[in-house]
Amino acid sequence: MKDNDTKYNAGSIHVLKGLDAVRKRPGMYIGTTGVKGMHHILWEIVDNSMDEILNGHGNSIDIEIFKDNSISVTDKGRGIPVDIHPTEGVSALELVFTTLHAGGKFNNKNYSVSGGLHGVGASVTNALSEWLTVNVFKGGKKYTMQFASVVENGEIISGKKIKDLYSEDCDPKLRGTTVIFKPDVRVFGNEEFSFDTISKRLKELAFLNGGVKFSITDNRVVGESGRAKVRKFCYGGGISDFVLHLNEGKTPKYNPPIYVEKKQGHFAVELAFQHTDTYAESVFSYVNDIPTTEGGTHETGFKSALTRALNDFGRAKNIIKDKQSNFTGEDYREGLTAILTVKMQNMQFEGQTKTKLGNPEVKALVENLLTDAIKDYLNKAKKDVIDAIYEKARVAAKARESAAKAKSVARNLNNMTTSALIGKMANCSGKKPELNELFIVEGDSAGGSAKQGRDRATQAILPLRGKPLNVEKKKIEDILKNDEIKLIINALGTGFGREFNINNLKYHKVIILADADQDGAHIRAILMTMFFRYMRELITGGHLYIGMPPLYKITEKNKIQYAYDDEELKKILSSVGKNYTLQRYKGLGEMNPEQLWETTMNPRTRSLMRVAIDDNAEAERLIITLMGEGAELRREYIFEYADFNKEDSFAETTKKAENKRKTDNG
Ligand code: TTJ
Repeated sequence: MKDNDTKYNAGSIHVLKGLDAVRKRPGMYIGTTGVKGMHHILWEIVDNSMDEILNGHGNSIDIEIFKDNSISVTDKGRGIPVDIHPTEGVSALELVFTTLHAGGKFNNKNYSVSGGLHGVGASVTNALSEWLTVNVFKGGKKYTMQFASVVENGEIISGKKIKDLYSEDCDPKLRGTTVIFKPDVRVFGNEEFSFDTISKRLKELAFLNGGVKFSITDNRVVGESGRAKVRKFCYGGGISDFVLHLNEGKTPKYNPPIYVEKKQGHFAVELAFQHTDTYAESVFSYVNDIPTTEGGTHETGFKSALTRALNDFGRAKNIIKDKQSNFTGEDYREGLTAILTVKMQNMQFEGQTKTKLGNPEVKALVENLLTDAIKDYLNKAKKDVIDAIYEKARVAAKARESAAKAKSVARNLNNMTTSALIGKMANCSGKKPELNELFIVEGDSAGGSAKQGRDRATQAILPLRGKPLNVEKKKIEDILKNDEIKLIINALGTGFGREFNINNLKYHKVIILADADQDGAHIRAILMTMFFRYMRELITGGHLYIGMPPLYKITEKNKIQYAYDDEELKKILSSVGKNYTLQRYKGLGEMNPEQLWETTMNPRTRSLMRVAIDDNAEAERLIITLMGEGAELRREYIFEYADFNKEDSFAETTKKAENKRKTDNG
């Protein structure tokens, strides 16, 4: 992409060439040309407005989706400069939309902290749009420039300026920038903007940038009132509100969350955290508002800072006695919910999904800034808060010692060959983990049918008798005492929690097979929570699936058909004659081995749902609201909705899956 900059000096040729490169290889700039890529070109625009706000100009971003899938982004900042750029001979506005990476050229001068978030710039949005219009309001004038991707001599010229900058008078109070564009169907096909995707991200941005007002308006959906659907996000408390939001449904050890921030030059760090009576650790970090799911140097720096500050302070105040040893980082992080955000320049991402901050200097920087900040906080904190933090660590340390014992029990499980527990399980004969599947089946009778109906070479069956333990709010040593969980860990071969090692996974597909009723949903939820908490890579690696048994059997003479939901049932019933029998399966146990194989286990005819985590923070919250205390009634939700089971996460799409999809997401 850089090549073009040097090859073509004459403004317009250079410009057009640059954008055409984006057209030719959109993937290089936005990852995919699917629905994700389409949202990516929206975030490119939003990032520009965000930068302006971060630098103190304007305090709101309004997004509006229109019926033709065009979309507008409006801020109340200074407006993109419209005067002619001294060296380039065109307005900054034109350059922003017609040159690759133009954003940076202007940002550095005008901005002290710059997100530079997604980083490929607004020109990429222009290049991949059917048309794009910019309006800048300032000094009583409304300036407009228009671009479009036009066909000339049978070739598409991307993001060509079709209307020069022109201005008209407007209300002198108006200030800011509006960009409206329509993603090109020649690039994205018939994908559409998703209200939910945009809402989720705006909500996150609203937490990360406290006090900034965001709104999303969907003109495609007109409610009963005759008005468009609108959602607004603004959190005065910023990341502290984020922590409170994540902790909804848990019992906090103190309130409000602890908040500290520090700046040094172009570097800024913000931290909010709160302990609750739970045991897992939930740290979510961001760099320039981008989630760093895989962590990185900022997160490492934070963890060291928290441990150091608390141990130093504890010693200084004699909370940790002379003969006592220091608490570990994990002791201090038990039941901790934290949001860490840094704003910096030249961030470098690494890791499998490029969501890990790599800049080595950041570790010490964050550690030093936060150690000071946390100590300052502790020196002024209320006694209750301090007592709660050290009490929590004390209990955690004790648990750690007993957990060490429990863990060696768990480790030994792997070496067990003969055991009453293992007796229940029917292993497969094949030795290739890539081909092997483990069915975790609800109930002994369904387990029996599955054992008989399976493909013995590749399918292993693990029947669960009772309900497995709900791991939420349980200590690790108690979790490891549960027979069903011991069985699962033992079967998978991976170990558990910190000792988990995906390389030892014995079955590359782990399939939960439970009834399509409330109890089944609860079992699925419990198992998914357990995997999310203690074997997360099983999910992120794409190994966890939900089996889909049919709900109905329709028999007409000798012909048997299965329906996986009510919609499919209707369809089948309309195609059969008068003489049919309809059986509603109340559970897996009602199916004989052949039927279970045919409908649910045979890789050729079954449909599976792959479990995926779309958004760690949101999944976290879901689990807490669902699996925490008093959440019995809401337990269906975890299985039925969004974050755990996304449309694009369906592993094997058969006709049945097509139908399921509608019901599972609708
Ligand atoms: C740059 O420094 C001088 C004053 O204006 C600054 C600027 O560019 N501000 C700015 C850009 N505010 N908003 C934008 C912007 C907004 C949208 C919706 C899209 C783009 C590409 C930029």
